Amino acid sequence: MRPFKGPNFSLILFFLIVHVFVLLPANGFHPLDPLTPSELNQVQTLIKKSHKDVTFHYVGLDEPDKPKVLSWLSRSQPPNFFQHRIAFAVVRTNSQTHEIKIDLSSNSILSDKVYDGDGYPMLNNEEQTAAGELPLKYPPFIASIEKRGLNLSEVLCEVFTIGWYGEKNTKRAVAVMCYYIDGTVNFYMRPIDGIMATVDLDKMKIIQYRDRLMIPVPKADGTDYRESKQDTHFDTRIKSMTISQPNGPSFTIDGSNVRWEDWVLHLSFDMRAGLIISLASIYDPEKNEYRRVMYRGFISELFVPYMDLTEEWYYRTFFDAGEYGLGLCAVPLVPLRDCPENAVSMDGYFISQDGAPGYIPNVFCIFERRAGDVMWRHTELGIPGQTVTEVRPETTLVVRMVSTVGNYDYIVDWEFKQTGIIKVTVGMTGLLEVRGSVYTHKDQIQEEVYGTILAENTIGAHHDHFLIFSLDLDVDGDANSFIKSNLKTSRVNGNISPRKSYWRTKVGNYVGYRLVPGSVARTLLSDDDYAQIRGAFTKYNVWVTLYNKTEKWAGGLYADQSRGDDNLATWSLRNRDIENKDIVLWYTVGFHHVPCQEDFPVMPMLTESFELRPTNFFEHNPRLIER
Ligand SMILES: *[C@@H]1O[C@H](CO)[C@@H](O)[C@H](O)[C@H]1NC(C)=O
Ligand SMILES: *[C@@H]1O[C@H](CO)[C@@H](O)[C@H](O)[C@H]1NC(C)=O
Ligand SMILES: [Cu+2]
Repeated sequence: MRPFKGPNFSLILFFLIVHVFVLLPANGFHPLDPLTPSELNQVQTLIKKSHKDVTFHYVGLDEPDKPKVLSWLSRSQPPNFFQHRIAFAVVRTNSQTHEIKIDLSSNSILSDKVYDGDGYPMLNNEEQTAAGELPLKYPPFIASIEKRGLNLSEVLCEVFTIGWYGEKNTKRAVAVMCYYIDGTVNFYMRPIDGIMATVDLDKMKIIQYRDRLMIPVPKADGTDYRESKQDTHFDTRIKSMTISQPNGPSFTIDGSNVRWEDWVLHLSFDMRAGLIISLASIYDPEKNEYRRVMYRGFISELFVPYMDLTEEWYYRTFFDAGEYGLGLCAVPLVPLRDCPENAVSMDGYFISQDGAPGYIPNVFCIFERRAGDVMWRHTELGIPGQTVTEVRPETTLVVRMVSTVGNYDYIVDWEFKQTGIIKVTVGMTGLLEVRGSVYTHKDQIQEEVYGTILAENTIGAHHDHFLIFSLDLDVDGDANSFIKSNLKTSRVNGNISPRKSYWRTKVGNYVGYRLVPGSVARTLLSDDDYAQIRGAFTKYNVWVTLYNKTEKWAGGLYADQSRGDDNLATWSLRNRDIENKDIVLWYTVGFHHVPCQEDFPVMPMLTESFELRPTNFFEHNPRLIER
């Protein structure tokens, strides 16, 4: 709730009440497991029985209440304690959004209510495909293509959500923008700019069309990134390397539970959030118990506002999780390229437009990383006649997912360290969104172009990426507090020291986990900008809220054309007491992206990370136990 201003901060969570839980789940079933294909089928059947014309937009686990999950984990419950598995579905029928809860155990609909607030659910893949095909059969568009001397068979169109700009009444509509393939696969570098169609998704019809400007389509030369189009010499100069674990990995996977070293955690896949880490706990050998660290962590939203004010661009303020689905956009990881050879993988399930389960193989990979780094070391040269050198190499556990949201590829790594550290790294690569332009050189540009000229007729638009993580840390239990600790310069008074200044902080030895932010970027938009009203969580990098099961999506449950009435910023206005309570930490990884020539035609990975570090949590370096 307060701005996080500079680098000299450390943020500490500490607990006041100790709960001791046994954290070893029973084999098989886990209450937080994602819905199985047969459960998804069950949802489809039940909903189709009660609604004739229905399209599916989201189906996922309606997770049980936290106390129930914890009490199940403590095993003080009978085996049938969790017989009620509940699914949550968002569907559209008769141009209305329905929220449906289904009891999978009794195979019945628990509730079915029409959502009458603002905003729309996630788009499904099939409606995006259908909308993208409409211009190709639309005579005015065909005429526009002919007028430009382009070949319609080489044209392809993509769907863009349109945001909200203060309209009272909205339709479920998207913008459709088209590209030219002709000689490349990198069509994103070949926009047919100046033309835009608006499609009503419920009617699946073009409701508005504008051919405003003739702008040259950037050429295909130099845009292709396929191996077959490259001088492969470049890629083969590195001699072969291998990673081998002849005795197999040191982790075990039981259902969705992973155990590695002293860590236990649960993984699940959600078509909106993608990868969800739950119930991460670490064994403390001295206390001889598992200690809770994080109840749940996931990417709650990914906000990408563009800074281009032209008619075909200004509305581009995407909510990639809430509009497109980070899980729905997840792609199968390529063995040996996306993940090392010692990786194992997991699959993910989602639902398609008609509710049938779809399958993403290799959606997560899990591997031990030994990248030649050091966990800790010391060389002691100070003892006469003796040199002591001790080095421990670092081995970590990585869980990875890649989500390709149209042009961009986001690589998300959750990395667990033997020292109790959780490190989260986000990598961005893929293709820029570029605008066609008459210019071929920067010296020709007179007016504001809202970006960088990357190649002839190609402007990479300025934009941001804000990934907000929901981090429900439960350090040694639910009751946690948050301390923002500022390092302050203190003047030395009197003659106690020749020094004139030093710094200090008020934090004591509270048991805690510390958020170590990466370089921080927050929004540069004005508060009254519609995009900012919707993405208000970008105003600060750190927020703390009281845990509330339904407050999951920092940009609102219905992010498409949302109006900012259900987001992290509005929830926090309730000013709930957060001291010694079950609290959730929200942290935004932000990038201001000023495209550069090297981002063309495909962007080298740009990464940012943060850490959650045990701080006075263990009695000492947890990697040393004296004999
Ligand atoms: C247009 O593209 C199609 C498909 O690539 C190709 O078969 C056709 O020959 C092209 N037409 C012209 C006039 O170049
Ligand atoms: C939980 O959050 C929702 C959405 O912000 C709110 O409507 C509800 O009142 C909250 N519940 C409690 C118990 O605060
Ligand atoms: Cu970018």
